[in-house]
Amino acid sequence: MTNPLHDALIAPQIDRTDPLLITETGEISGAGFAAMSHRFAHALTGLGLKPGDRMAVQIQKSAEALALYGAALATGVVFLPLNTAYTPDEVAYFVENAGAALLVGDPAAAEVLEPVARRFGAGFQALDGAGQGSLADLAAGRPDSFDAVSRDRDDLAAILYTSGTTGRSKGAMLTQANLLDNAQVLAEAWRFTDSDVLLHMLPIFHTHGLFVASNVSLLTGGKMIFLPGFSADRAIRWLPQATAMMGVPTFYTRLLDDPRFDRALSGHMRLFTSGSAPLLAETHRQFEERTGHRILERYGMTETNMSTSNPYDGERRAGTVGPALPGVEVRITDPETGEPLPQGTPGMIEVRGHNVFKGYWQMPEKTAEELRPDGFFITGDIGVIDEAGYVTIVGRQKDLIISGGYNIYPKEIELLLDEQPGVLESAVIGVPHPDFGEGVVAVIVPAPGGEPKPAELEAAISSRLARFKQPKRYVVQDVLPRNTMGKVQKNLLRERFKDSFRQS
Ligand code: MCA
Ligand code: AMP
Repeated sequence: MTNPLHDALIAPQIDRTDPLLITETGEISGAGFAAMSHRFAHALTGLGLKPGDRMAVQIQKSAEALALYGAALATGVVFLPLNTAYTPDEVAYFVENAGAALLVGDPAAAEVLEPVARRFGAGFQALDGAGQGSLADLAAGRPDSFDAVSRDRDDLAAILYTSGTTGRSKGAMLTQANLLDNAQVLAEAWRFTDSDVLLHMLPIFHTHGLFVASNVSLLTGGKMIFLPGFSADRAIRWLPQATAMMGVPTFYTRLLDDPRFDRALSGHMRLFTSGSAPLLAETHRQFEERTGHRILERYGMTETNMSTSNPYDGERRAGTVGPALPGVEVRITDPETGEPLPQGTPGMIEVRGHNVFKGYWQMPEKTAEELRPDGFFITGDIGVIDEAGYVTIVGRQKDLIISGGYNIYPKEIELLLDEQPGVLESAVIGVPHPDFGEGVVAVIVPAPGGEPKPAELEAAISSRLARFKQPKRYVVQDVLPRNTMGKVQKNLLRERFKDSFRQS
């Protein structure tokens, strides 16, 4: 019986007596972590969950939360992690769309989440950031070992939802092979070994924190300093014990803003990586000046895991995301015709390889729109490849805002704003933001006689949309600029409002 991910990530922990997770409240050995995962696995099977069932999870980051992922791998239950900032309305969509059998949420939210689960025929269990709750109670006292169920490489391991340009989120189906092969490629490319101590401050409900950071570390037998989230204070407190750190650009700009962050603090570090959003060449330069390290930037997507990476040895070029990783092909095509373009010409980035997902959960037509019959995935990112194979992302064809590493799809916000009294229509754009890279601005056109007020709009959408997606600025204007085809010219709006968050 084999279970590729469990065999590679969880089973090897069983014999480890050294710390796997170093947290703010103590250390957990590899064996302790494996036992925790297996006790949760017994709890899940006790609840009647079977291989292939979906488990939606919206809980704070903790050792137990990672162990619940381990339990999903052991039981073959498909892991469906959700951003802790999502509102119950947002969670309801995912539970319904995925046909989840179980929703695990914070005990403090049980009163609102339990009815959500019930409405769609799912069970509900609670687990908090300290590892307490009804699910922990069910797991307590269960055996420390569990016979992992057999899985094929092509079986689903996880579904991660990613929003769409239509405003409807799509569940990206990731297989055992997608996740394992990509973790192996990254571990080798970035030279991870069991001597590494990874400073882990990313959330674990997205690809970056779960599949890039946690999987690579679990696979290679190193340790993780596993913190609930990022802050410059935490980074500065823990960096001396780490060898590697993975972050989104906001982590690096915030560290550079802190005078305590200097060469002495990071001199012993082996590696800093960045991704999820563009790292400004200027940040790359400043970081090198301050620390002597060149940040290694890489590029990926929920649907593709990691596709390209600057080299570990060799030139890490600021402003580029490096060449394709081993086992991954990247090509540039004409966004209109799909025809491959000559090297050096900007166009649509398409990706094929072990890393590319299986399709969108129960959305065959969306899958067919983005995944070509020959296996290439159309990323929606516009890029160019130079003669050495380095990819530079020059823009996005998809209407997407990336704020602090979180993706925000304007359509989802526009649909809500357009429903509000006094609003004729709206356009949501991303403009430069000193902390988050891009910040959300909503441009509102009033209906005849309407006088929409920002405070009222904010109040109206606040229960329906995660806080990080909510516009940080509203502007009211008479009309939206449109081209001859009637399409809103967001580029003109972005230019007009580009100084919205400029620091004075
Ligand atoms: C928090 N806020 C945000 C964001 N985060 N607003 C916009 N964008 C954000 N990313 C809001 C809060 O709701 C709050 O609102 C205010 O901003 C200040 O919050 P603060 O406490 O300062 O934020 P924080 O807790 O310090 O979080 C910022 C953060 C965090 C550390 C940058 O957003 C983060 O960890 N981002 C990483 C995201 C990530 O892992 N992405 C990977 C996706 P108010 O004050 O108004 O209430 S995977 C991916 O993209 C692909 C596959 C890839 O390539 O990796
Ligand atoms: P997600 O849907 O969260 O998987 O986000 C994927 C998107 O993040 C990609 O399509 C890119 O637009 C963006 N992205 C990820 N890494 C980088 C990077 N290093 N530079 C620029 N954009 C990036």
